[in-house]
Amino acid sequence: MFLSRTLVTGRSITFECLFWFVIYSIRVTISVVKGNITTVTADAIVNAANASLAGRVGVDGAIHRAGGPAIMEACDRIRNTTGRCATGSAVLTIAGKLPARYVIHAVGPVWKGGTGGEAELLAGAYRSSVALVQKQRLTSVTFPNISTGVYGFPKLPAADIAIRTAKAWLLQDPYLRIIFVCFYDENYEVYKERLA
Ligand code: AR6
Repeated sequence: MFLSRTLVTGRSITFECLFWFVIYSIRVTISVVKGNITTVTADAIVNAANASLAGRVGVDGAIHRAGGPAIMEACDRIRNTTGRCATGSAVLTIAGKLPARYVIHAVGPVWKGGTGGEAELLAGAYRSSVALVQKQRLTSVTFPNISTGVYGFPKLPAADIAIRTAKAWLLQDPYLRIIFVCFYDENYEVYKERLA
């Protein structure tokens, strides 16, 4: 099919090349690593935050501990000026001592059985994060598995939502490097399998 089309017009060649370039870019720019997100270098680290931007456990706690008090001070300022961060959205702060320029605090949904729009809210948390990455013209971002800890979102559908949303952005911005950082084997294996 490729050969026959390329023989027809030069335009087809350009189209085919562009198509395979985008597919190749997606394969190389979404990756998964296992470990602690606070040790992985990127332009922005995404935090699985809560609406009051005041979490102290899970990945949220790890990010604030590793980054130092300047991050919470920045969260306090946001809370005091613009208020809480709605579920499905995200805000940006400095990254303190973390190996990043910014922390993006994204608020995923609490799992309530799947009938409360949780899937769309989770996709919204990922989309809002990338909107901030693009607004700041950053080129790399690390994500934890938002909502799959304390908030109880089932891991398999959460991974599918995260990967689907990531692939959608990369069609618009093939140069963005997205790294999913999984703390536990279970999530890591799911992402590895889905990204293979
Ligand atoms: N690096 C990468 N991933 C981590 C790390 C780490 N250091 N620590 C935990 N995870 P959770 P949520 C994984 O509970 O479900 C907080 O209190 C963890 O294994 O941190 O979105 C907030 O303040 C899981 O897969 O976030 C909110 O109140 C994933 O990160 C609430 O929890 C998310 O787990 C948010 O709940």
